[in-house]
Amino acid sequence: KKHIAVYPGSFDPITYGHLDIICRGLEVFDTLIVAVARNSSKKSLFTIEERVEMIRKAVGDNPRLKVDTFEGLLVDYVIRQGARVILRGLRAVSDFEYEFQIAQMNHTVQKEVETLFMMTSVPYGYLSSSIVKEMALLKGPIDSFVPPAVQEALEKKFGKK
Ligand code: COD
Repeated sequence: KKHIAVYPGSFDPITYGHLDIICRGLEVFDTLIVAVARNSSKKSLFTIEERVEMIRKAVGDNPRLKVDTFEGLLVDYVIRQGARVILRGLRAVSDFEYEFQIAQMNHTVQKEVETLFMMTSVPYGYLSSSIVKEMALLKGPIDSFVPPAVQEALEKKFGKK
């Protein structure tokens, strides 16, 4: 049986922290679907098309990796994809409460779907899309946090030092 996992998120924009989870996810699952949420409650900096494009550029070509968008309930999307696993990353303790809440909620509405967590790798423990956006806004260095295409896109939005 093929094991398909969905790695959902806002990816606004994708960071090396996300990419680390993607690479490690590919070691564990046969197919990984990176799914960008269309209707996240968060207000986004980049459009969904821009976010997808940046992910595609960062991950390159891999037949076992799909980049997609979804609307509506995540668990419904997961089932439609023939997957049973939601992959999420965990950073500091601060992630726990939020992740716990959505994992429980998702499992309540769809018993067939399990959420699995991967601990962040040491260098990315405090890395988030929000921190990167703030750093870019203040024209600080971001090259160690995001891939080149994302750096370029952020510098286009906020200007370069
Ligand atoms: N190291 C490790 N993991 C990381 C790092 C890092 N440095 N940075 C981010 N991550 C992880 C996050 O913890 C998360 O697991 C994942 O990567 C994606 O992060 P974000 O911030 O891009 O995505 P979120 O948290 O905004 O995504 C939220 C969803 C879009 C998944 C959620 O809102 C959703 O499911 N929406 C659809 C509607 C729905 O079904 N709602 C019901 C849920 S209760």
